[in-house]
Amino acid sequence: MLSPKVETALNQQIKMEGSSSNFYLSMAVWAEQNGYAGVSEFLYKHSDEERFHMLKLIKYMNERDGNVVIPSFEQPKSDFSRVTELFEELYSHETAVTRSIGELVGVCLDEKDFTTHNFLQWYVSEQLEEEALAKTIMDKIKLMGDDQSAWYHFDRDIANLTVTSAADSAQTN
Ligand code: OFO
Repeated sequence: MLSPKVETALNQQIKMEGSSSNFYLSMAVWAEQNGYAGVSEFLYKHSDEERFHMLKLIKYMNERDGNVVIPSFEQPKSDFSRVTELFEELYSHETAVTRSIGELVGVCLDEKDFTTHNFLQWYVSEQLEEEALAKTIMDKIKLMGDDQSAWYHFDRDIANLTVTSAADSAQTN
């Protein structure tokens, strides 16, 4: 059984993950409409990953006989001034998700729910990788500045970048 506080916090995280998925989907659409095929592919995949994070929480709550609430989502922002703005938003969104997972872990400890705490360790490490990836992308963007040829290569290469691939290459470097 989940305590009411843990149940509420898990449902809030379900909303957070679903909102992330929609936000990145909206970014992917903008990128595709504006000629950034690689960036859009990366964002479509990222959107799918966030949906997977949401589903994993839903399945866990069902396993624990919790009361899952599928929330309504606010319409995500759909207009961006330039591709740099997408990644600024993505980075800031990921840091907000990191805080939200930290709070959720805190609730589990307060409630002495060590099973959920254990389950959430996957999210803690996944989130660490996602935030690091977003930061790496921001660093690259700063280095590229207005260099159009660098942007061409960035758009080509980012299509193959995922959290998992970034973590693998960090391990082999
Ligand atoms: Fe769900 O990990 Fe990013 O937001």
